[in-house]
Amino acid sequence: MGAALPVLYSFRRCPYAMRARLALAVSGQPYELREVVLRNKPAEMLAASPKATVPVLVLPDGRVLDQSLDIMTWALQWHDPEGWLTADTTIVNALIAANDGPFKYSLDRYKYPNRYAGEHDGDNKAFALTHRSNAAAWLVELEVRLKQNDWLCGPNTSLADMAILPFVRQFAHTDAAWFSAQPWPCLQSWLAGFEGSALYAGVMDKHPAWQPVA
Ligand SMILES: N[C@@H](CCC(=O)N[C@@H](CS)C(=O)NCC(=O)O)C(=O)O
Repeated sequence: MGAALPVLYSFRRCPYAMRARLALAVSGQPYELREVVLRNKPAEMLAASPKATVPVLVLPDGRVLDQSLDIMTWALQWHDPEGWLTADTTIVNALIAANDGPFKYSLDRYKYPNRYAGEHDGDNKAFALTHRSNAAAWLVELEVRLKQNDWLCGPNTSLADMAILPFVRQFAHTDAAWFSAQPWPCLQSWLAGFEGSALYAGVMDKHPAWQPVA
């Protein structure tokens, strides 16, 4: 029998899980993927991480990483062939904090205004559009960066790009026609390059929901 692999509890379309899978894939770290149904999470995952969000990585020695950024860093510290960790960490951390904080906040409200009924007067559309424009203001900042370089932190892919792209992708697909009509050519080609990459295709394989062997 081969050596035990790290186990990743994941959900295909979750942007946090996606960023973890991207880093694991580029690092070449083999792992066992367990696709989770969010409304019916496996007991094994909840036992490892009671906070009950994906992704969760359980290492063969029993250590548990249940923050997507920790999983990315763990994989890349093991092997980082594209130098994702070499960008300026102050800038990387600030970009990721803006993504995971205010951008994600607005993205959720733009995409699912009906889930936030308590925050508005019933006009889902107006609420969504306010949040779309809040989020767009930040995307303009990314566009400015991407005008200077192919990637957010310079000429090479960084942790920031791969941590943020899955969220920008979600934003773009909420209203693809509107997104493609925006004057953001660099951001659009950055996203298109990502969506057309072998790395992206490789982490978007479909897996049936994992079930423990009876
Ligand atoms: N800070 C966490 C956030 C992860 C997260 O919120 N994941 C969502 C899915 S995209 C989740 O599992 N939510 C719990 C649920 O939907 O039951 C991380 O970076 O890993």
